[in-house]
Amino acid sequence: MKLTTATVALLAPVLARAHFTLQYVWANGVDEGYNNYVRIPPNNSPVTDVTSTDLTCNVNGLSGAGVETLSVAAGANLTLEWHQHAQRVGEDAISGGHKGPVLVYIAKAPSTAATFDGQGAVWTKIYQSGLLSSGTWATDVVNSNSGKHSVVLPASLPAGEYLVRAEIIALHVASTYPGAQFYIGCAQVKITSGGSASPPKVALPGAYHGSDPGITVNIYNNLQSYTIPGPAVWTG
Ligand SMILES: *[C@@H]1O[C@H](CO)[C@@H](O)[C@H](O)[C@H]1NC(C)=O
Ligand SMILES: [Cu+2]
Repeated sequence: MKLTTATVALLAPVLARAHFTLQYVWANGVDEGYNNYVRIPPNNSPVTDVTSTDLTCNVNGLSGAGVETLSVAAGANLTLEWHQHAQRVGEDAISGGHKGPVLVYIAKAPSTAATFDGQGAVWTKIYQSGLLSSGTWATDVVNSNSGKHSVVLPASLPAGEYLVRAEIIALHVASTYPGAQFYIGCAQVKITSGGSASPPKVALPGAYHGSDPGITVNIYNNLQSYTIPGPAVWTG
């Protein structure tokens, strides 16, 4: 059977029905264990409403009650690892039908990470990767890397407790809004040393709009360029 672009577009939502969650955090190459230091949503379904407080840290993500906070030194290299199911069995970690960008934000808690709801203009974008070449997305790299992507926390961030918000946006049904699927996982991290930077911040929800070109987009039309939602990456 010859698969036309239109056929692929019709099949893609079916192929991508499986969803996924953030399940492991690694610090400087050390696996910190299944679901540790992560606010765990009730299931692996995505958020689709960019105005919902679920956009902050996923469903039930406004509190970290019962979630431990991981201590790391300034400049730590965090690896975030996602899976469709509670497993590392070698299937596509986030399912190859999910195509889109990978982003990481960080927000400093006024007191503890566990009690921080992440509301207001508190989020700084520290990583993003989107369309790498026509048809090849950051999500394809995550799949080929067994669900993992990494970010180095800028060493100039002040010491204190933070939420690290990892996000994968799947765009296979994003040609109308709501359609884009926001997979979000928040980890609780304590930076034990650090600098005195005051990075730019946005609100989530707040920074994204349904009309953003990176949120309502048809990715099946030989898309050549893509605008990742949200602010520029702050590098420290
Ligand atoms: C961060 O850690 C990952 C996993 O150990 C590694 O693949 C990556 O190269 C590291 N990145 C940096 C900048 O050190
Ligand atoms: Cu899915």
